[in-house]
Amino acid sequence: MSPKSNVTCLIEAAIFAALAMVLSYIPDFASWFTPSFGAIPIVLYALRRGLKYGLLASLIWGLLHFILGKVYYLSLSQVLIEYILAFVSMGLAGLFANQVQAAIKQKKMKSAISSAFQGATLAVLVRYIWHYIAGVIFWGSYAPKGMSAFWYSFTVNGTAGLLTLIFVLISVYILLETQSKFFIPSKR
Ligand code: 218
Repeated sequence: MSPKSNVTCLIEAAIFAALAMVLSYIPDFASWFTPSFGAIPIVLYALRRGLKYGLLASLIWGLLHFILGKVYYLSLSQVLIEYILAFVSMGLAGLFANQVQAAIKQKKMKSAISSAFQGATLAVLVRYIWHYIAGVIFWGSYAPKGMSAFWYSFTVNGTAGLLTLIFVLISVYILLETQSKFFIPSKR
């Protein structure tokens, strides 16, 4: 990779993290059940640039929450789990970038969609496992009376994770069908 394209990747990482952060400003209309729309640009970017840059963009997205005062703070370990570990996990979609690109180049669109969906699912699943764990440990006292912390966290984070995944999958599908070039950067 030439030094110049490295800079291109870094600029793109900043742009996609910023896009994700803008989407994080959509109000929590369904409390903690609200899907995370910022996951859409981050997964798309990770599938375009691969694991390393995907992890970088998702880390920047997480860190932007601190800079912009959008962190829900209960304790230090809770914040580290939910705004660093959970957010960085979104970059894992990048593990499937090579498979997606290879399939597109061979015009195997079903295979490209399958690989992209696997990457998206892995990313959202791992992120929401962190939120589930944090939910059990730190958010249990918010559970309705008589409901266990395990079940409360599972329903809240399971719903938010599933809704997030659905929006991400729809976006990945549309972009693959209409602009598959997006996943094959010319500078690399
Ligand atoms: C049960 C429960 N309630 C709230 C939270 C906190 N949480 C959930 C999902 C996503 C995020 C990051 C900001 O979007 C946070 C802080 C939880 N984990 N569990």
